[in-house]
Amino acid sequence: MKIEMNPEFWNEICRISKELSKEDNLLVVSHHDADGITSCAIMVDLLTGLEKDTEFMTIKQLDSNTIKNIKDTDRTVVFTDMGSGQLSLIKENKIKDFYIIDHHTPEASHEKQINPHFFGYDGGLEISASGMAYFVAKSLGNMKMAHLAIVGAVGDMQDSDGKLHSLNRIIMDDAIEQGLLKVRHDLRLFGRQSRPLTQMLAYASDPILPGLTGNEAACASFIQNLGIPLRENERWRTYVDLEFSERKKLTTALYIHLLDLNTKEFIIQGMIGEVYTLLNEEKGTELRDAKEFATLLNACGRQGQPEVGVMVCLGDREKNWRMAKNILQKHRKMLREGIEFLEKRGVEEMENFYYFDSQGRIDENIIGVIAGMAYGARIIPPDRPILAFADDNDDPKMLKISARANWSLIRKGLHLGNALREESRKLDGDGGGHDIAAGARIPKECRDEFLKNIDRKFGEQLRRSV
Ligand SMILES: [Mn+2]
Repeated sequence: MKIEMNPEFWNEICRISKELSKEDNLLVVSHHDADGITSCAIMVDLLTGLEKDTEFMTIKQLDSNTIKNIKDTDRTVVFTDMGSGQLSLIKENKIKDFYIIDHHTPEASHEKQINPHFFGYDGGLEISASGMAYFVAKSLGNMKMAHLAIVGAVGDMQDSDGKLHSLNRIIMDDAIEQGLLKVRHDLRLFGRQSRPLTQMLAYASDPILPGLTGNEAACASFIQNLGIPLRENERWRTYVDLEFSERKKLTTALYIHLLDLNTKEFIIQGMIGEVYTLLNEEKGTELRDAKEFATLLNACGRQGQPEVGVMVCLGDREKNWRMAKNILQKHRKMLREGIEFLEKRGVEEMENFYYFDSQGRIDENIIGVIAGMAYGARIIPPDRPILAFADDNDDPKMLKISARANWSLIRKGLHLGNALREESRKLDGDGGGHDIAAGARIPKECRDEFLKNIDRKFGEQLRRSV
């Protein structure tokens, strides 16, 4: 079945895009994660293609601090992957000419804001900011970045139940039609393109593979027992190097392995699903797989160099691509060190969650990733969510909190984003995010009170649906 967009929404996109195409001297301001970086690249590609004088910047968040850098620009500002939740802030700062292309929950409507919520679409699942940016470009005749919108959607985890939905599928079809993308039903473990087989299994965290995750030796013998060679000459084989029959053998064996260990059916099913291959990218590189591409971009953002990611999205396979690979390596090293720290230190336990305080040893930009890896590295069992505390880089009086969960907890009613938003705001902080991953900031002295409150909140959520 061909999915179609609500025609009123399409008309609205066309109207605003047409206005945008009349502007010159533009500044694209975007978020520093994979969805924000791809949004930015799609917009920059569109505007420079229209021969507009265009600059861009990527920032961690739009708030009263960061908006100072934008405020005095004489350019027309195009906010992507942000702005809808900060409309009053933008107005207060008297930014005179601006557009918003976003998918976050909007504060209010505005004549130059494109947001799917006003037309009944769920911005958390049906479309990402890069998807909205793509539709703007498409309405002006530029469809060649469709694959980047898929990378953005995957970066925002909009395929987390095994496939993309709704408006994302329209983009997917556009990308397939242009020969930019191939979609296959296959094993969805991370590292299909770029990680040696044993590492792909050993680092698996979604789902966790009991007995395999975190144990490279066990993974090596698991694969060898299937008669699948780990190397081809001197080179370690990756999943995409495998013959079709070998892929099937491995997938089936993993399926049975998980069944044997009483893993829930829906978790096992989540391991198989759509995988998105970018056909114009070189095989065996991170850029070839949408999920790995998104991870590379997230690494650029978290390491403070999102503009390198933007340049790679725009096609640079020389200097910026080399830099991006170095950033990814540095990022992975920081993650390894973070996990080692956590293994040594261990976690504290509350009734409804685990937590640890990095006390300045882990940067706030990667603490959330480390928290998520705690399941994969089997530092904690998957029965409760985990919170991690880090020092706020900008404000020494504040504490940054990152929270991670897993699918079986979400099924039981847990929603980290809602819990963190509510409980942080009660203490003069702020927070929010997805059900499975969220963050907040609170004043340091409120830490213990927050721990107590959030424990009760998680308890309520988890009990509600039982
Ligand atoms: Mn986004």
